[in-house]
Amino acid sequence: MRNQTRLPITALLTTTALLFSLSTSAEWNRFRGPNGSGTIESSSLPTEFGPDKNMLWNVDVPKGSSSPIVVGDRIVLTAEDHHLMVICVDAKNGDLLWNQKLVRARDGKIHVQTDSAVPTPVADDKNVYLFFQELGLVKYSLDGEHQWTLPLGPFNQFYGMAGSPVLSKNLVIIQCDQQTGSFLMAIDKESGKIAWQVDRGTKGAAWSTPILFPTDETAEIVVVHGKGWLDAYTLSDGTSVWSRSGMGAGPITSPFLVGNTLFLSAPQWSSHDDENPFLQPLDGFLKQFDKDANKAVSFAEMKGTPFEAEFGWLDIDKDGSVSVAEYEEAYREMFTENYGISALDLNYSDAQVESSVRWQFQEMLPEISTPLLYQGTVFFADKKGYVNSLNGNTGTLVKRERVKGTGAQFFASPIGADGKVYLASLNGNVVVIDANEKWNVLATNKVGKKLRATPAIYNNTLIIRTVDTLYAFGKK
Ligand SMILES: [Ca+2]
Ligand SMILES: [Ca+2]
Repeated sequence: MRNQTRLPITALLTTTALLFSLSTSAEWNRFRGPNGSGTIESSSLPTEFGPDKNMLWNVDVPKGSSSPIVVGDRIVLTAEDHHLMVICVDAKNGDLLWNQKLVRARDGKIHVQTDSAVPTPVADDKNVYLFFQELGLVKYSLDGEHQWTLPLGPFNQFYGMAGSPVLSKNLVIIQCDQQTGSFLMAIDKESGKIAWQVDRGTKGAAWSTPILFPTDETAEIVVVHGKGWLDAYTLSDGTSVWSRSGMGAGPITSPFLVGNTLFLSAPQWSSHDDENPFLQPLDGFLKQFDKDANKAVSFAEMKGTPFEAEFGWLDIDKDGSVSVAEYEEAYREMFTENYGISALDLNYSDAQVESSVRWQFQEMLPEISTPLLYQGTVFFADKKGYVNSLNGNTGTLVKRERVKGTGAQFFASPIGADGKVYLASLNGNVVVIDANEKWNVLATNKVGKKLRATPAIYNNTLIIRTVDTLYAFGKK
């Protein structure tokens, strides 16, 4: 949170409070750390690390794409074997403190690229809150005692649910955008009862985590990036404050806030120059698949083609057939003209919030990995695996380069601390660059076989979860 220099005077009070809280009590207790920023104060993080270098401890963990979080000296993460799992590890030495198993309420249909433990937990200083799409929202004390379960679902989400819960004051907030029946919910964290719920039914599938404005501790509104829309609701009762349309396809990345500037990345899933004959205008789609010419495409009509796997998300209402309306909606989303990484200035007064776009970047975009703003520069890995830097004030591309050894995909979001940016590639390599808009590679570290989870930071220790192991790396 160092890029505070451009903030308007009106934000000074809030900013001072935020900086104070970060310097005293901030910890990596939710997805992407304090206030979802991807950064935290740390003075001495390792540049070179791996199983043979600067490893403080490691512990085997079952699979799960969720990120580890840090509360005090504890690390909490979710996982799955034939049960859903919550694991708590001592951050100082990797000792297992407790491990709880939860029975699924149902078996979700999980896409091959994902799993049952994708949403990252969130914690206050006494309890941790976890969301599983096959069960609902669950609260444990940090000693591993079950407090309550709020059953949620089943969800209509072809790729599975991914957004993480966030906390403000007495509420847990969860964004459940799906193909049909989307909603935003606030739950009283003591009782586990629903405080309010907003129907977002016409807003389709998204995988992002909401952001609280002004900050987690003082938030008055919750800002939600969904498919095509950016919406703000009051934290007190979920009343809509404003809504901005034209926000691209359903995002997997999450919005984040630096001072009063909201950053978000709205995807465009396809482009007209892609060589993909499946994504063609309606007439071509029907000509290719609608063998019985009833102006709808059933699963049987797509089965056995290279596009069989697409049927699941095209059939929005799950009635076994892709209607003309469903295809047209999918096509509009795939080729939306409104997309890009944007910086929006939020102006806040008397609970009336409006936003204006300062810049928008429409070239290569990240797919799953949320961008990072650190020391005035936006860093991200794009959907082809290149590392990019943009000037944080103007959105101008400064450098785009493929880093040797990283492969073509990044699921984890980059994090920044100690003057460095850490980008964890799906192939298990973690690249370290200096936090400069003309960045240079400092090291490429082989950590594991596969790596989906965004790393966390505990004091001067990097916490990295691979597909089968949780590692702590620090300077030795
Ligand atoms: Ca047909
Ligand atoms: Ca249908």
